[in-house]
Amino acid sequence: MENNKRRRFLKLGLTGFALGLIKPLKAGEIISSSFEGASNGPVVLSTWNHGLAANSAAWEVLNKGGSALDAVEKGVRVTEADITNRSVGIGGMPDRDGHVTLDACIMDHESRCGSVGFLEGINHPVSVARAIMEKTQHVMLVGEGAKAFALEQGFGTIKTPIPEVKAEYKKWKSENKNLFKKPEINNENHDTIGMLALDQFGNLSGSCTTSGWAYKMHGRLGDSPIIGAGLFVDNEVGAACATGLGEAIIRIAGSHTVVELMRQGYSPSEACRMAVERIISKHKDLTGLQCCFLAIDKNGRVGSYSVYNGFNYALKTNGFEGMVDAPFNRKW
Ligand code: SD4
Repeated sequence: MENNKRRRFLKLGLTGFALGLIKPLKAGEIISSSFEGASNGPVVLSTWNHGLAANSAAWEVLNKGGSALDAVEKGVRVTEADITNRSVGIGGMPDRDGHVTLDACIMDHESRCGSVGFLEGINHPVSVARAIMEKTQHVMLVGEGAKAFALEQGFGTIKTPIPEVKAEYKKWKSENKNLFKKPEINNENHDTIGMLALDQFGNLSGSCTTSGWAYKMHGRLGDSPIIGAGLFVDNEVGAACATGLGEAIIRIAGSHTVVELMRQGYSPSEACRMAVERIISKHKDLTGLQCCFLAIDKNGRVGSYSVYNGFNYALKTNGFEGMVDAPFNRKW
């Protein structure tokens, strides 16, 4: 069935779901909604449709009374371990020199954070980021140093690119002369999982992990491992994460901007919209410039907004599980 035939427009919030006023949707069903109601229990949301499986794993933690921090790590590990996923973890696409370089970060309710960038051949970058947060005095490790730390901590290794990806890369290399072409980021062609969770104690955490922009320059870091750009959590206010063209998100310290707008009293949806509008105002050429934000506040209200149509996210609460289409500024 076509997505727009399945689409239902709902104005009621999570409270409605919690009170049983709204029938839970089937997993995978897409709705359009702003979900401005407050939640009465845990909430987890994550970017794109690979978020459905990731949310289920996170929900197992939240449902047993576990922490948002454990939930956001466990959740995105599902996506990282999926070797058919070409945009996150070991099955990810390489840079233009053929290296798969992974970026990830994690942040908790105490504003502790860890981040890893330009990591090659190691499983589960999000857990490396968490280990950096918990076992070192640093926030961010990259490249060879990050790899040495991960090996010391006993993380598994894997040879990347995996054979299927190597074959795709060879084909791309023979066909592409324009190495700086911007990727079209929509719900069929995208990368990165960003996840935000609120646990039963009212604590927020977030995680973000990606293999980044396919065929990027060797050495490039996007927004995803940068605290404040790809992810930001302030337990007094809310949390936000981003997907899309990292260079544009970094320019406005995107996720931090969204959280600061919520601090000023804007709802998660308004804050995401205003951050997207700021990105738009800072760029003369919007060709191929897709950026999307996802946010949750302290009360469990969630929101999202993107430059172009095509961004959706997976949401799970006590009464709801499914995909939500984000509002957008313009059509492709
Ligand atoms: C990056 N933000 O590396 C990531 C890519 C992404 O949908 O999210 N694409 O710039």
